[in-house]
Amino acid sequence: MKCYTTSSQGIAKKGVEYVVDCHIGEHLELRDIAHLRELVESALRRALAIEEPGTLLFESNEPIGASYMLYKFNLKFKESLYVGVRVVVRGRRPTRILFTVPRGVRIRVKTPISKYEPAIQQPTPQISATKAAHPPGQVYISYPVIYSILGVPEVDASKWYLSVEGEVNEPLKLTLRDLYELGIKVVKTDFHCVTGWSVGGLEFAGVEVKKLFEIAGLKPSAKWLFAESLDGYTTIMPIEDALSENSIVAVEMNGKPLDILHGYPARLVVPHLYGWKSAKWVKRLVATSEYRDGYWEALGYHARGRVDLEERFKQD
Ligand SMILES: Nc1nc2c(c(=O)[nH]1)N[C@H]1C(S)=C(S)[C@@H](COP(=O)(O)O)O[C@H]1N2
Ligand SMILES: [Mo]
Repeated sequence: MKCYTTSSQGIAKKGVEYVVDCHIGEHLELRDIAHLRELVESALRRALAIEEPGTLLFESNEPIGASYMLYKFNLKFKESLYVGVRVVVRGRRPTRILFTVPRGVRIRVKTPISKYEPAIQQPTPQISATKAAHPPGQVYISYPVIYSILGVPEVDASKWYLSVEGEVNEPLKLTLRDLYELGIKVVKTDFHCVTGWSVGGLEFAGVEVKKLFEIAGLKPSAKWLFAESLDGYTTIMPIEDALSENSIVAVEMNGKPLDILHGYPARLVVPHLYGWKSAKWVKRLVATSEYRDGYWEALGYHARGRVDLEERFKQD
């Protein structure tokens, strides 16, 4: 078992100081809930130095797509201190155990802290149009479920601008009007959430991410696109996915300016990746040379998140 420690600004907003993510390397078959508890307890002993014994309370299990189950526990200490526990199980195989450690809990990390290095197949396999038509493990619904894990931010569109920065020659600051003046592309696409729902035939309109980075002058050292939103939400994807032809900074959905709940004034839309990569209320697009976890990536979700390859959780 290999563990690494991570954090992310959005997670901090939820009171979580850091996440310890343990990758169960060996191939195990889950027998029952008692087995699951044993695994959590052994991961705990390995990864964290806890001064007092806690009680492991089962909270819930939720299916993620058709092949994953996410089990949640709370490790309760005296008073009201909890360490959150998430176990990712694919089929019957437990693959990761994550501990979300809140601020103020005196817990040391025991395992050597190694940085997560995503092993992503390069170059990215071609997106298959036929496969993408009905991606594995998805169920179609009629309208996208609205998510705002960190709340809906207050937006003053007259003060808002998009910052394009990082590994570029000329950082950009673009107002909403600037974006319109760059030329708007309409992208008709299905949209897929990692939790298993898809919506067909949405129409987004916005500026190609590729165009923005062409203007800014992307440096060859850029390997990742890290996106930051007004609410503190963050996400990351390989730069080549961000630059793919249908990736846009959308300002409209179905022929109207984005609704505030869908990310007004602007959001990313990267249709071939799961929805969590399509950051709403986007504020900064940062080209980086190094990988770092965004909000959901810090909770075990995939560094790339290709829908047709079912990249829901980190596998490496
Ligand atoms: N800022 C921000 N962006 C976000 C999210 C969020 O909670 N906050 N949720 C993500 C997830 S998980 C999905 S599936 C889509 C959902 O988009 P919608 O709320 O417009 O349906 O937004 C993504 N972008
Ligand atoms: Mo999602």
